[in-house]
Amino acid sequence: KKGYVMRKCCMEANGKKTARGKRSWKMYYCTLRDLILYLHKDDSGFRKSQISDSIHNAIHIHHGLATKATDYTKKQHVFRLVTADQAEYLFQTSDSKELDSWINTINFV
Ligand code: I3P
Repeated sequence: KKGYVMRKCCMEANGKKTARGKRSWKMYYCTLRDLILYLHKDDSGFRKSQISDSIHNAIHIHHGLATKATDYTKKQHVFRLVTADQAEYLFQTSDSKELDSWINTINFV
């Protein structure tokens, strides 16, 4: 699965709160491949020039969990992703169908 999403970092690995100044929403082109969620600037992300970017922004989803972020009311169609190493992210999708689709794809991959 792939597509544009907005991402906010909430917790780093080990459940440490993300530092101030690093918690803003950013748009990424997101690709789920081989249990890794790659976040690129755009859909040319797997080309050679952006490989380092691709490794830097990769989220390992094995033993992670995606759930609707019903407690986050500032934006619509948001899900929370908690990874095995206790990092936490919010992702905003374009509509409720995309929201379900991302959650199901991440959880049942
Ligand atoms: C963050 C930015 C986010 C905001 C976050 C801020 O500042 O304004 O939009 O989250 O609030 O820290 P910065 O750009 O300096 O990282 P919301 O959109 O959810 O309010 P937070 O500190 O409550 O996470």
